[in-house]
Amino acid sequence: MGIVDEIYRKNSKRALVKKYRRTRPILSMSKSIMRLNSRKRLALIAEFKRASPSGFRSPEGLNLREYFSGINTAALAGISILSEPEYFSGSYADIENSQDLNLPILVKDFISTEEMVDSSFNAGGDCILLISDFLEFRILTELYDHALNLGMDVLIEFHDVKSAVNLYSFSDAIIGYNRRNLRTLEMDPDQRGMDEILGMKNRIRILESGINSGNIGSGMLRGFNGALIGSSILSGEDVTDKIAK
Ligand code: IGP
Repeated sequence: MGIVDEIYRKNSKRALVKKYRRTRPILSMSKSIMRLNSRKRLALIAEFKRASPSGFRSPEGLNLREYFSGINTAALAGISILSEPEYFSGSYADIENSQDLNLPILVKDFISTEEMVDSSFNAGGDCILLISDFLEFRILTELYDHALNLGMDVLIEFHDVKSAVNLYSFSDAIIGYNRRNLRTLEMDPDQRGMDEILGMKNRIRILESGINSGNIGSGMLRGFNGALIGSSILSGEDVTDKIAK
């Protein structure tokens, strides 16, 4: 079993922090993406994480508010907050602390139960991530419906083209292609995966992982509505001026 299977298994039993009561209205990630696109901008979602099992470490002492205050937030469609505690050193407190940025918040976590969707919502999240390589179709459907009923957006990502066939039935989902293979943790973008997502018409399409100031201008993002970028921005690269559509 790979590390991400293990992360899912552990998180399905995690004690969820229940103290949160959502107070702010939902900010729509999908609308925010479309708004930027209508101004001929690619929609950038900037991610905050401290660490990841693939070996990434944020610069020592980097703090969430400082990080976002160093980014041109006007260029952002939203933010992504890694809230998984054990492997990514995140927490729901990071979601709460991001609320006054007034941007849609993607809760980046390993959600496999409705209870986890509820707690993401209560903590202030606007959008959840579901990973089709790891979740059965039945569970994907259940969690997707549940999040939509709460008024949240859902980003469904895939890496393995075999799991992409599942995605055609989720007509209101934002679709992501993760360039990283979460079974091997290697970055191995695959032309078939790229072709698959670019063929999904009438969907919001997001490219994820390993995007940096060196490759962002290479035409890789052609056909996408936006990009999810963490490590390179966290390491101090400025990519926000390179995202005209
Ligand atoms: C961001 P990067 O390489 O820019 O830091 O990647 C994001 O795509 C990545 O964190 C991610 C991820 C995930 C992490 C995408 N899908 C699923 C954990 C689980």
